[in-house]
Amino acid sequence: MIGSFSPFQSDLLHFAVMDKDQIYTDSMANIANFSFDARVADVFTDMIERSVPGYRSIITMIETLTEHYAQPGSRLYDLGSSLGASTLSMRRGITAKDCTIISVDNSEAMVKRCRKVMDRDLHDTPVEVICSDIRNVEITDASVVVLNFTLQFIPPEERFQLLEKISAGMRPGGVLILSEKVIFEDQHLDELLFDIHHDFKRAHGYSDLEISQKRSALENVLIPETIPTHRNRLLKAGFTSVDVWFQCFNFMSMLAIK
Ligand code: GEK
Repeated sequence: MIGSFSPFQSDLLHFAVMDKDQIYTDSMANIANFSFDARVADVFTDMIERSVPGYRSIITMIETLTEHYAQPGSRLYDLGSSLGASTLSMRRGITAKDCTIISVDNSEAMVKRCRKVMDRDLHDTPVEVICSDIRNVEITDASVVVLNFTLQFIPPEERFQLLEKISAGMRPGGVLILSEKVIFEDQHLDELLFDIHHDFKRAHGYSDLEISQKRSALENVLIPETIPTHRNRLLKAGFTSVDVWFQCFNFMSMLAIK
């Protein structure tokens, strides 16, 4: 079976972090706000692959984008790194000399597991895994910054400040890869893609109960915005060229070039 998986998946399988997500299987009287605790960290790879259409493609392409944009002697940041899937891709993509990757997450459970994943990975680019809020981390001399489905968890009113800080810490010609769940101004399209995402999750084995309980848990935690909102804010934050390079239903990824 292993032979049929992509290099990314076999990495994570090799590191044994593929437990099945059953967190919302049983009916709950009270649904607490979603948090990235140990229970989530244990099943995270299965959860995100069955919940985010295109996730695996984005992870794979981060390797290609890193190869293109990483500059010699620069820093690469994976902000909201979870178990380190994007970090592993960046590590594989780097061909420029003397780069360092800084991976940041504020979930101790994620950071603990991410450090183990990095220890077992044999690539020689140094990776520093930091447990911190990304709003408190200094960004300097960066050529590649990845926010892969992380900005959506930052309160909307604080997103501009964070993006401005990232832009200010980047080298000219560097790239921010920003992936997000999005909503659409066109109500018909918005409802259609919302329903199709629901179908995607059902097709990947989630029951209607699991889908609706997870949705309630995420309601005030993951706040999606429209693509024009993201694009305009990135331009205002100091990026010169901004556009979508990948989209699957209501999930997309943008490139913002400094
Ligand atoms: C991947 N990028 O596999 N500071 C630091 N970390 C945060 C913050 C914050 N303020 N808010 C949320 N996180 C990964 C997937 S998951 C996406 C990213 C998802 C962290 C949080 O702890 C979690 O690990 C991650 O951001 C979001 O490519 O679950 O939809």
